[in-house]
Amino acid sequence: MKLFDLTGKVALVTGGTHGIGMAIAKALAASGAKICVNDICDERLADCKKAYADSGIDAYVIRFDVTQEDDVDQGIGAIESEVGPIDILVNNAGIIKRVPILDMPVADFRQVIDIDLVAPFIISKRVVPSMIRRGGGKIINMCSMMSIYGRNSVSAYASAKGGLKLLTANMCCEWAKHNIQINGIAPGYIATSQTEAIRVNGHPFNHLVMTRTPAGRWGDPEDLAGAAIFLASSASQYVNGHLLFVDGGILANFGYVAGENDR
Ligand code: NAP
Ligand code: GCO
Repeated sequence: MKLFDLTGKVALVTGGTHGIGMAIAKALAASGAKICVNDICDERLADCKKAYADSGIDAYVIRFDVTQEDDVDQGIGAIESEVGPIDILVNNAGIIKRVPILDMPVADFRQVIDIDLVAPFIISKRVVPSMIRRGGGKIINMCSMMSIYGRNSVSAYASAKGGLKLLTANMCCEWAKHNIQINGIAPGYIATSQTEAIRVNGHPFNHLVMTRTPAGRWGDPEDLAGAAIFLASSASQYVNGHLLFVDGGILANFGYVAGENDR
């Protein structure tokens, strides 16, 4: 089990105040890592500090906007001086806007790209020099089913997540020689605030997920814990540029679930 031991490691999970980010941060903490999380909302940071403490985790919380280089520089600088250099970076912060292309203002498209794709570039650029100096590190980019699929109304999100898949590959090509492993996690459909609107009973998308996912359920954020620990630990030293799907089997399923009388 030492392969999965993160004792002595400092992990930053962006957007780790709730949802998938919090589940991953708690998993890394359970494996021994010191957890740092950021957000853009002071109230969420205060609330999550207590939530982590209720789970026995002394999380370092800090406010910075992942899209603003100066903000990121100051935030990472504070973590490095108050906690220590970052060994594990989870680029989790992200948003989605479900709007058809013809109805989507360009500014909205740019905002999704900025948060979901440009921000991982900005933060990784800021964190990696220290990883190189110290002989290695881990980066996990939060990708998506939409890293490889499109669907109507999520053009900005799919463009960003598709780009993030290939940014992950390019980071691998440039930084693997420094013993840095950069991989993506691609969750299927997970029950968080991001999917609340399409998860309500009776929503056609909820029907699609429930019928097309062989596991027959939406994922829980905690379903991603094992994948995160694996990619953050020395168990994955020779895994690089990889996109690990955690999706209840939906990617394996063409989409028709046979009925009882299908013969
Ligand atoms: P979520 O509950 O909406 O959490 C997203 C987090 O990112 C929030 O804490 C949010 O903070 C933060 N954030 C947004 N913009 C930010 C910014 N500019 N600077 C700093 N933090 C910012 O979503 P989630 O479902 O947990 O998703 C987490 C990640 O997984 C996202 O990248 C998402 O695309 C990806 N993902 C989700 C699913 C799914 O089915 N849920 C599946 C695949 C991939 P605020 O709440 O304060 O805005
Ligand atoms: C959507 C969903 C998806 C999931 C996730 C799938 O509207 O299509 O929100 O985008 O959030 O990204 O991997």
